[in-house]
Amino acid sequence: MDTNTFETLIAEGKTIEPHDPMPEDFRRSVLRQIAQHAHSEIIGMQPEGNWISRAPSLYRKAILIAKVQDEAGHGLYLYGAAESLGMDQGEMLERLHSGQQKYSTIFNYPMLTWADVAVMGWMGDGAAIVNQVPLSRCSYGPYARAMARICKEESFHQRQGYDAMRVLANGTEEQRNMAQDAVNRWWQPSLMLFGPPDTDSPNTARSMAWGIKRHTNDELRQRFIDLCVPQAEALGLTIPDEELIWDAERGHYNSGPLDWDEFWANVNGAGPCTRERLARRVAAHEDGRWVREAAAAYEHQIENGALVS
Ligand code: BYC
Repeated sequence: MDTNTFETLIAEGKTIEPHDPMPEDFRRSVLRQIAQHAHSEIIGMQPEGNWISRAPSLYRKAILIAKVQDEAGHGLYLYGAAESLGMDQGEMLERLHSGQQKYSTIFNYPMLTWADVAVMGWMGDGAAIVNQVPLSRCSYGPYARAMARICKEESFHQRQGYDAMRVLANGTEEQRNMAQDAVNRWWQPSLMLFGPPDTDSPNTARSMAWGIKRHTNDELRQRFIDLCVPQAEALGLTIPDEELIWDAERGHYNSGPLDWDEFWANVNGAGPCTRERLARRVAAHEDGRWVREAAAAYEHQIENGALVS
């Protein structure tokens, strides 16, 4: 393999395309990250999907249906990008179902009230955008292009979430309390979407050298905190961190520690809703088996000339 070509493309800031030579570790690492990302979109549909029948108005219901459908599209688009690295979607799903491939820990928390749906749009999608905009400049072309498209849709997701929060925060006392309670429960999971602290992140250094990641986990987490705190202030809501304070010298907010033991337990399969989310996913896959079989039989008949398409 001509690694020089790969090194040259990376050094020149050009994208690596599926037909380009690439080191096996690069291929494996990008595939790992894209598959994890695709699975996050697909599992992320579950907690929100549960609220479609309980949305508080026709307007909010229409938006939520569209958002969940967007997430399905993002997942399929990302599976397509990952397939260009040599693993098909069926195998990725098998690895998700058996716990060999991961998805974002944020989706293993329960969505207890309508305010949780709003906060997922505002903070969950907000964090995802901060994480993903730099990925639209990542060195693997199909992933970078997927990110550019996906981020455009996620900007709408973030804004609708903020708008739903604004209505609750300006509503009755009960609605304001519900909004604050959701912020209290989702702040930490949102910050954890950026991954572990840099000191405990085995993949960051190599991914930065290869241009897969453009910023470290902590840099992006800090960027999100700096963006989100003034938004919470504008809503009249409090961020649940007593150590949060503006540091004029650094030009950033200082924040308190997060519970990383909880994070690692969640990553390793012991999140509050992990079992429920995976069981639902496996059941959906089994329910769809007859469709896959019918499509394969139809394709087979077309190939054998038994049917004219
Ligand atoms: N959750 O060395 P590190 C959405 C794992 S959906 C679970 O820092 P890396 C939305 C990590 O995989 C989109 N696992 O890794 C949908 C690694 O394990 P392995 C969500 C995590 O890859 C519906 C180990 O910990 N966004 O927006 O350099 C509704 C060490 O980590 C997590 C994405 O999926 C985590 N949070 O960096 C609303 C982002 N963090 O694989 C919204 C795409 C770390 O070595 N992914 N791990 O066994 C990324 O940007 C990067 O993969 C990460 C981690 C920053 C997450």
